Amino acid sequence: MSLSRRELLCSGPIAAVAAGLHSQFTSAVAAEPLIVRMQEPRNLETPLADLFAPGTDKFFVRSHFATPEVDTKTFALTVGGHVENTLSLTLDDLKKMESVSREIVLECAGNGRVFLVPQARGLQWGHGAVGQAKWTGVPLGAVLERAKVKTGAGDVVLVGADKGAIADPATPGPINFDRGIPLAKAKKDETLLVWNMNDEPLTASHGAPLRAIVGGWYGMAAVKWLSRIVVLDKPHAGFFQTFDYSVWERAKEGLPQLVPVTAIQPKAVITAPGVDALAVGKPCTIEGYTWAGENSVSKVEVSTDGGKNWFAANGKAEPFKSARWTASFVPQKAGPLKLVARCTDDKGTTQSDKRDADRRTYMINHLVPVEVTVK
Ligand SMILES: Nc1nc2c(c(=O)[nH]1)N[C@H]1C(S)=C(S)[C@@H](COP(=O)(O)O)O[C@H]1N2
Ligand SMILES: [Mo]
Repeated sequence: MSLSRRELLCSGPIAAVAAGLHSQFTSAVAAEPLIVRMQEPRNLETPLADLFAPGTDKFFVRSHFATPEVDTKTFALTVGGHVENTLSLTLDDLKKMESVSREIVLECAGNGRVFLVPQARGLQWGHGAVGQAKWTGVPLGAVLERAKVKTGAGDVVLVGADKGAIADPATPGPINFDRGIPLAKAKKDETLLVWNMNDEPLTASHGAPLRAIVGGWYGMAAVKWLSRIVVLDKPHAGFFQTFDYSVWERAKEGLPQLVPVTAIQPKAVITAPGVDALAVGKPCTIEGYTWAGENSVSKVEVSTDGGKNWFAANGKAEPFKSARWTASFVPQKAGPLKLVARCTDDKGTTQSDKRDADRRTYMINHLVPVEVTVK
């Protein structure tokens, strides 16, 4: 017996959608394009199949606190601290300046955390806390020029409008998300204050009405809901670059120090083929994406034996951007295979097959094999 169209419509989630019901039941079938890693605050991952797919709805979301409501009409960005001119800039003021558009990769420093052994605390991201978008705004350097930074400046602190109290380690009440970046990086062409993402105004999740983009650095520097810029005369020691988003640096004098996470490390990720797509004698394409932060990717290599032998793949990425890579492969015998990809940047840095524990739970770019079966 087959179900009639009416029976199909009347049963299950589709019927609920058709009836216009808005419940958690319907939202589960509303073709949510992202994987929910945490419901509140919003933390959403791009599925592997959509990695670097165009479009803002496929772009991962990483938020530490509830999304703040910022009124675009009354919005003003203040710039103060170690400057000659304290500024208050509306969105219109910023839009009157010379604007730029750039395609830039944004990767969370915790991207790939699920691959850490032993399991680390924090959100268990797979490969999908990364994306690339076209960002439109003004260089932060141009704003700092207007403010006339005094000599002897240290970090430029970007402050978000979102806030909350953190329990462990306990903060002195609610704190805003903020992040300091050294003046030299703040003045680079790739450091922007942006209002558009993919030619549309920023969405609330991605930091409307104004956010920072710090090209080539991990996402924690790309402060969303930007409300305030404070220039300090020394490095900033806020929560999000001391307790969080810091890594161990082994100083030559034997005094390990925690330093803020900065530059994105080179990475190549395999997106296809999946587990069962390979057959003996049948040519296949191994493919994925690669990026290397401030550097370009000069080489991608692939191994089908877990990293013993490597051959070249096609694909190179420009600085700040990602690129798709492909490699042709004909399986010779049935059984399990371990696919691995690795890239090398133009500074000669190749991804390591070992995890560096000094990086704590951040900067995760060691090799992650994909196990497949040849039929
Ligand atoms: N104000 C504010 N800015 C923020 C964050 C935040 O929680 N609050 N998260 C940061 C982190 S850790 C990342 S990885 C990126 C994620 O940007 P997206 O949500 O647009 O993908 O935003 C950064 N900027
Ligand atoms: Mo992040």
